[in-house]
Amino acid sequence: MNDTIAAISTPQAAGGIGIVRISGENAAAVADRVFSAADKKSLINSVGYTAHYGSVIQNGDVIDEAIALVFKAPKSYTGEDVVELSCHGGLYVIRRVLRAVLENGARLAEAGEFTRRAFENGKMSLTQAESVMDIIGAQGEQAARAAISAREGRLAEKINALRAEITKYSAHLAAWADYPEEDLIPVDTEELSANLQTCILKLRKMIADGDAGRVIRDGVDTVIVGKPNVGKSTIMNCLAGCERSIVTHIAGTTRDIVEEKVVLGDVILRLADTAGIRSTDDPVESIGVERAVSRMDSAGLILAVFDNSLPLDDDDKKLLKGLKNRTCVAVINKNDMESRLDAEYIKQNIDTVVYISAKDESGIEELGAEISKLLGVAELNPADGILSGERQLDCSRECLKMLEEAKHALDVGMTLDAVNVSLDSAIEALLKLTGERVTDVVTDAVFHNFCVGK
Ligand SMILES: Nc1nc2c(ncn2[C@@H]2O[C@H](COP(=O)(O)OP(=O)(O)O)[C@@H](O)[C@H]2O)c(=O)[nH]1
Ligand SMILES: [Mg+2]
Repeated sequence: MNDTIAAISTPQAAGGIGIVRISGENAAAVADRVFSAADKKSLINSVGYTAHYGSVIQNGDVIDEAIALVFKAPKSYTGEDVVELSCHGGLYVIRRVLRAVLENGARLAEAGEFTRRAFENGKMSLTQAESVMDIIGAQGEQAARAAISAREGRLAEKINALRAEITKYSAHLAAWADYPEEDLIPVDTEELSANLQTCILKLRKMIADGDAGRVIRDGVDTVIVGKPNVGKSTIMNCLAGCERSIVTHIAGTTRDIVEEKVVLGDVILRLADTAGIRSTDDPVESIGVERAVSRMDSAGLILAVFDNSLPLDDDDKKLLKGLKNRTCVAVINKNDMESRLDAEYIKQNIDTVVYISAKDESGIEELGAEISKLLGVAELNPADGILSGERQLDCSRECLKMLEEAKHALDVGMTLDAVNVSLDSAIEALLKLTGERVTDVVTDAVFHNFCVGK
């Protein structure tokens, strides 16, 4: 069933070192067929955690000199016997080494297959496996820390603790329902309701942190809006660190949406600069305005820009009206100029207001800090184990829904059996989350996103 697999585990590019990883029952035997140690010892008879200098040979030709690292099951990444051949990182050479390995009894690994085996061999939970990809994909310090703490099992610990707690209540209910004649402590419904509420609050916090975590991991769709000439494109360029959008003093310069991914403090913004929103007869500009408005509807964060040097006009006020209850920062730009705008009016409509000068690049750090606060990233502790990815959040939301149902059933006086049905579903959702009860379809989907060689 678990045949021996192999892949290049380093990037598909020239580098200092290239690694071919082999995993499976015959890993050492396969490696012995292509690797000749300088001391003539065989890898199959070597103990785990040893390094051997030698060369990779095929049909009598030396392909490269190499170091073979030997790991013995279960003490390896996959939990199986593993040999890693570290060669010089030339793409041609490393591909030839892989070919030699494949011609001598290994099969090419599928994307994520090494990590999948680690999961299937109980080396890690599904959340830990997912964190491996998060570590590889991390683009900032916070995201990397969150991924590493999840990899270390901090997230799985948190989930398991919650599950243990729900299981305790569920077991008590089940015992009470199944063995009414036994001398069991009666279920105190008020106390149970309070305990369930504590679990609900914990889970809600985890989900909120997971949502905030998305901002540091994948970034948030952010749209820059405002009437023409307030400095939207200048802000875009300032944040992007390059001349991404065309800037002129002519109102209506930006027509189409211009996009750029930028890292601002702890958050990743997928920025979209838009055409200034105003009524216009120009057909091209009006399409741009339509696009800006529709992008605003779908954005996770709106940067609404106002010109500090001008009094608010009808276009500004109309925009402000449409921003009620949205995740929005009012950016008052051109702070280098004398103020003629009614900031109080803006503050009545939008809670977060930041002054910047895109021209002088001042106030940008504060803008980043306010965005972090607004998106819940500021109080996020990445070392705490944060839910990551839609799958994890979906399972958690399912669990939350079931806990809320259980509490509701309890509070309105439904039978304890009915309460327990919901608690069982809540536990089930957490088992799915950690991968203890997961279908092949879900596992396939998780590892499908991995890179080959991991
Ligand atoms: N003084 C000053 N001028 C700015 C600032 N930001 C932008 N501008 C100027 O305002 C004009 C319009 O800028 P632009 O970015 O094209 O505005 P948009 O139409 O909102 O995209 C240009 O002449 C910019 O140089 C700023 O912070 N201070
Ligand atoms: Mg513009």
